[in-house]
Amino acid sequence: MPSSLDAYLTSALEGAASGRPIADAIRHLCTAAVKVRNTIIEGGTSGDLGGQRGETNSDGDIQKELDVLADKAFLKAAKDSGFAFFGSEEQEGPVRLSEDGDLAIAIDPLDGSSNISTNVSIGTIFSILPVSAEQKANPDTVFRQKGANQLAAGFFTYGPQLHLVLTVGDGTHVFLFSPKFGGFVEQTASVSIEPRAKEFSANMSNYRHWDTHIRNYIDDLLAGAEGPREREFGMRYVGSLVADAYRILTRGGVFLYPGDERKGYQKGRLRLMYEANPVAMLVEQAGGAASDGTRRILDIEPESLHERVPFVFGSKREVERIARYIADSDALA
Ligand code: P6P
Repeated sequence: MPSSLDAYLTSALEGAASGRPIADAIRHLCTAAVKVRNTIIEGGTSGDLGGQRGETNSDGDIQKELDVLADKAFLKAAKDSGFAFFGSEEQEGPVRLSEDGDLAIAIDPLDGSSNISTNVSIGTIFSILPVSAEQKANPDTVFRQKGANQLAAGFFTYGPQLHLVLTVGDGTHVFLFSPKFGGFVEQTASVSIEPRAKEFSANMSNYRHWDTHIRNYIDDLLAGAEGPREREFGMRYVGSLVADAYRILTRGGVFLYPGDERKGYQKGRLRLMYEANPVAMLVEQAGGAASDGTRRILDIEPESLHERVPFVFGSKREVERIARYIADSDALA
């Protein structure tokens, strides 16, 4: 009988500061995830899951029916968990939920929703943070704390299977939702990312917008065995962060979403608080690395809840190599 998520949470968080509220929160998040997954499978409430609502979120992304449903489901989960604050891609700013809670959640309730209508795996990405008394008095500071402060991080994938990829600081674990066992059961006790990448993951249509260093790095990958890397590299890119991250966690590789010259893309596309930080914690806990190209993601001091960050993560040696390409001043020649 595989270990249940409940058994894992009890053992991993026993005696930890905020252990019980974090365990409780993860259980509530799982309930919301199952609701979202069931809605996807049933084709949604209005039968047009991917249908646009004619509104946009704080980031200008067109909201889909399922975006709003997911945001509501996870907002309820956060309230039921006693969180003090809820910071969501779908909300303009921090939402205060309780005066008593000592935890906050930064969340992308439905990441990759542009893929709904193509039946590609999408997901929910979350980051659980501590809230100090000073931060309670000044809500804008709650989501301006670096990723190294995270107490837990994870993502759900709504694909052929419903997975929870989770860390509470003791490694990265994969749980599978199994109705047969009546809930989430442990599938992988401790993920370990292959240190030597065989694949890279990037939206190559942006190649012409990247700076010389990144283009040199990609060129050397594409040169394969005849080039300076002297070996072949594959490429996989889903365009759904949870799908790309899950693949890299399970078989290694390196993901790049660099900043580029275009207005609005100087810091790339991905958000620091509820995409890069949680994925970075999961990847580091699995022995990988995550940076903005040069700085460790978890050390970056955020300035706002929705800020974007260039994002590189995966096999540690490859992330470190990219930093060397960026530092190579000769490349500007
Ligand atoms: P692009 C999905 O919309 C998302 O936020 C991430 O899930 C994904 O990694 C990225 O955007 C894909 O962006 O520009 O390649 O479509």
